[in-house]
Amino acid sequence: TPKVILLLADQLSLDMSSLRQANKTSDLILMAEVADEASYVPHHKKKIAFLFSAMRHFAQQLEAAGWKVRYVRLDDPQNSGSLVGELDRACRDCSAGRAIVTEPGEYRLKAAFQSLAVGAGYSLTMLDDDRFLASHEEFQAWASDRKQLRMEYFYREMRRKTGLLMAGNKPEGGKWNFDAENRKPAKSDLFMPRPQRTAPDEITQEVLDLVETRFGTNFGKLTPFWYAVTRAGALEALEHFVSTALPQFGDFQDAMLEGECFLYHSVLAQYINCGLLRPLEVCRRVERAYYDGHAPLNAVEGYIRQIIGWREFVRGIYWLKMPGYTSENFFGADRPLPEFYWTADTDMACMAAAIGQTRDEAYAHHIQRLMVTGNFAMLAGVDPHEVHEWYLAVYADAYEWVEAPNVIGMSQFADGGLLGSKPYAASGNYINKMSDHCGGCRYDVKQKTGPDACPFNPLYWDFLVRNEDKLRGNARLGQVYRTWDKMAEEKKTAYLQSAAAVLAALGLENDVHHGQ
Ligand code: FAD
Ligand code: DLZ
Ligand code: SF4
Repeated sequence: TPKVILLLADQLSLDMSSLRQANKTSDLILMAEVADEASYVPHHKKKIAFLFSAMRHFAQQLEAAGWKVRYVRLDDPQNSGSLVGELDRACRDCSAGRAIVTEPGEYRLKAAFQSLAVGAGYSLTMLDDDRFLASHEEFQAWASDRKQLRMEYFYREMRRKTGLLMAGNKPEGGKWNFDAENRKPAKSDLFMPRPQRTAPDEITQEVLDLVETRFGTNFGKLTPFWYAVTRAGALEALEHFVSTALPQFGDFQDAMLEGECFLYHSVLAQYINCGLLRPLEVCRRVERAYYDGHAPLNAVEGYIRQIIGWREFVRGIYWLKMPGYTSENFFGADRPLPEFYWTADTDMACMAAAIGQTRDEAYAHHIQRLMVTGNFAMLAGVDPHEVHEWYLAVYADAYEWVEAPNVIGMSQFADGGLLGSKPYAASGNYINKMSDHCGGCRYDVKQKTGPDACPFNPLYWDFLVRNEDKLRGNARLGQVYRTWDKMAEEKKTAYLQSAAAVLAALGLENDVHHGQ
């Protein structure tokens, strides 16, 4: 009896564990565009278009290579609307005895497949996703030995395991981490690199029409659409990044510039996450640039750390903590997400830039996600689950396994410090140091309180005061609370009143629970 091999939208690789079990002559490969997946959060139009087009291209490639492919389009009248439904329908239609899927990246979907398996008339096998370096078991074993989970130590294990940037058993250059050399603010530069742009072909054009028809009211600008949608295109984008931006990646990793969405970032996460590029091949290519003398060690080490360190680490945390992780709310924050997250209609120049480019490109780089939109939401006391759903919807690279730990853990501190040792809370001063947004802003970053003060300034103190019971004991915040303690009473009152005014202007009335 034939087997049905289900490939999900983020499993577009010939080297999937599921495909390795398949027999070209007898088995059926199933891929499905389904309404449930396209709507569990209101995805950005570019994200849906990217995935559907990449799926259609990949299916075509499989067929050309001689595979039997059942590709279900979104507008197929038989389409049941869910992946479980489509797997079940395919298995029944071809009397399959067995279905195989590589473990999905989202808990919700894995649970759905597990419950399907119970009553089905065929067996369902779920295989490990070995595109990742660390299996669930390896991560659990690593985590179970320690009180605190810190990426840096996990990262060293991954360096040893892969041999990336290793000189024997020592790290290349004598140090594991060269971040001390990074974090420089950037300057506008006429020769700023730009990501590779790919013109839409006929398949993409058809998908763009579909997305406009079916998801026309979703967030985001659909065109110009320039993402690569094939492995060949993604490999070109990788080469383009290595030759143009990688050498400066480290120096300007945390910088932000008005009018520059991408700076020296790779804009490859959407390709890596959906399977068009393998994380390890990206790291090896980048490592080669160092040994070829093309890029400095601080850039190459920093880049590789993001992938074999952070990316693997957050995935480990996700599977360690699900279910439940996405509802964590350490501070008990319960305000709604401000409307301007969907419109970019705000006078805060840094926020307008980050949200505006998110709307236009389904992209923002790490510091924008962490220190601008994420920081603001935490300072304003927004419900972390709403923040989580926004991030999951608006980025082309967003899947829950990677998004949730970054949002719930790293950016909102809603897990109480599993991922970071202190909240990434910052006043306007940080943004001013790392960007050129403040110069053109309606607010004054130097003013601490009053109607023209940068809203981050009073909100920063309001956040610390509001959550004092949770944070004062944190050793890394000792100095900050001492500064607050020494502040004159009028100044404290002015901060809290200014914060209340900012929140009220956003329709988020001040926190009644703490009586501030
Ligand atoms: P680069 O800056 O060029 O980095 C290189 C690669 O490293 C990325 O492509 C990515 O694969 C990896 N990487 C870097 N940082 C991280 C990280 N913190 N966690 C995991 N991988 C990382 N990344 C996602 O892939 N999907 C998400 O949904 C996502 N949501 C985020 C939400 C918040 C609040 C924050 C703070 C970060 C989030 N990140 C997410 C991590 C990071 O911001 C993006 O991976 C990165 O901005 C993607 O752009 P790039 O490819 O240009 O990355
Ligand atoms: C995000 C997404 C979207 C928009 N559409 C589909 C789809 O139609 N078919 C599919 O197989 N997957 C889709 N995905 C990805 C899934 O929602 C899910 O995030 C990943 O498969 C988790 O690994
Ligand atoms: Fe952002 Fe404040 Fe600077 Fe305006 S002044 S750009 S709100 S940090």
